[in-house]
Amino acid sequence: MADMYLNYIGGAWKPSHTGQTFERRNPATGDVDGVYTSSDAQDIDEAVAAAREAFKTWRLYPAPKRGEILFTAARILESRKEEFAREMTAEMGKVISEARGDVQEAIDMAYYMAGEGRRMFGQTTPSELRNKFNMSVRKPIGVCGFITPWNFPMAIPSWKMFPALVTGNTVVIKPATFTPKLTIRLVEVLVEAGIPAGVVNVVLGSGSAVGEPLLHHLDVPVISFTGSTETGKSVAIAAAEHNKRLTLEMGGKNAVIVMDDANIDLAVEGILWGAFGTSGQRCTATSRVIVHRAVQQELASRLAARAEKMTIGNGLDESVDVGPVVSKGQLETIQKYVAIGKDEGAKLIAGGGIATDGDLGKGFFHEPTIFDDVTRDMRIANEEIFGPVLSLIPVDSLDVAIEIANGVEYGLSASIFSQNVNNAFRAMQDINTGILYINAGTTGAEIHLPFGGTKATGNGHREAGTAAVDFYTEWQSVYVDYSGKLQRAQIDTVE
Ligand code: UN1
Repeated sequence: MADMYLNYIGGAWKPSHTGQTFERRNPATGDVDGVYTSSDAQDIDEAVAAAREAFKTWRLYPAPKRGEILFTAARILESRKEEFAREMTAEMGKVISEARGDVQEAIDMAYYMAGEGRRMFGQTTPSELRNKFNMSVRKPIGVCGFITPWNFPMAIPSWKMFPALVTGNTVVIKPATFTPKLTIRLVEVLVEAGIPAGVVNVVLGSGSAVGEPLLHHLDVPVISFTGSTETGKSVAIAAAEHNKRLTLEMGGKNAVIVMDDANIDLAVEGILWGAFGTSGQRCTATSRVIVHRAVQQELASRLAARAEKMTIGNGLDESVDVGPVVSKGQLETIQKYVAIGKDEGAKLIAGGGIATDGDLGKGFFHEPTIFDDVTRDMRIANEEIFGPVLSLIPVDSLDVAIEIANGVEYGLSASIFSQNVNNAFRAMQDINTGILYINAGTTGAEIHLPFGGTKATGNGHREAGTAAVDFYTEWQSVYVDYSGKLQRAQIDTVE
């Protein structure tokens, strides 16, 4: 019998009043991995009410003390890293080394935000008038509603929860139905670390039954969403209706540029890691390689040879390179794009099929797939596939490479492999993405820098680092007049 997992509302684990449940199966084996309470708007109402009540005291709890709870959470996460990583691999398929990285990202974020409890810097400024003092202070906003995806089950909830909490907000989170377990683990850790009742609440269930009411709730002034561009657009419309503060982190079609002077050994490593890590299911995954024609053949043949040799299997096996994709639906989408690529006339040079050998047939495995001679107008060169499919697009110059890199609707991550510092700085100047790598693949953002993208990837906000502190706080500008008389700004000017 698989374990049963519940909502956490107002400091208590409890089943939804619906009495319904849903189950999650391991995408590598098809075995039931967990059974979860299935909630609806009434559970959201209850969770938001609890978070609203808790906000009254949490906002006044000293920020350094809030940070200390996160510090304790970081220590607990560290001590349970291996256990959580294994659960993550079983829940959504990413290989164990990457699952450890996912937990590590939550640990890093907890330590970073713990320190932020002693910073949360504002400004002090001079006044135009005598005997007057000016400053700005950060204030928490209220209840934050989080809708999180399945591809980074612990990292992404931590990017949202930890900065929100340290700055004094309270939280209601709805994790993806594919990965509720790792959010529950994160909340358990926070509870063990001493987070007071009602400050963090988790409600499990589908986007329509739970995500929608959370999004529309009038007592939730802040929403943060990571997921598809299509859903993100409707989230933005709903948030705008009630003037909610919103971060969106959506799709990507991330390009690696390989110049004729690149270190090809390094480029091969960086591209394979970026394209096939997490089976291509990262927002930051490398899905296009824009390659100088002078090195196209060499790069294509080396990538293809390596991709064909990658070990596909259950990610709990340390020797496996590529785990399953998250679901049957995802496998079908990938297959649809492979067919589209073939129809469009791209040259399939590696993979292309569903992997079914032996036990693989029980799960959702797809071969690492590479198309060569892709042109910029093809659908496989423009649409996010979210699977292990890579397109090689040949070009004759850096100018054209940059134009193609920028020529998609998304703007999350990009990279350039070149030994020439001028090329690297040109790329930095002209590539329009939120993240750029020089001589590395498109994945691997660290938590203390802003994370997010331009154009259809985001809405101008960034997560992580100090950008997150900005997002989760309101500025209050405070003017203290100690002159004992009315001094009118802009009128009683000092001569
Ligand atoms: C995502 O795919 O949504 O930079 C997050 C990276 C990871 C985070 C990816 N640190 O690839």
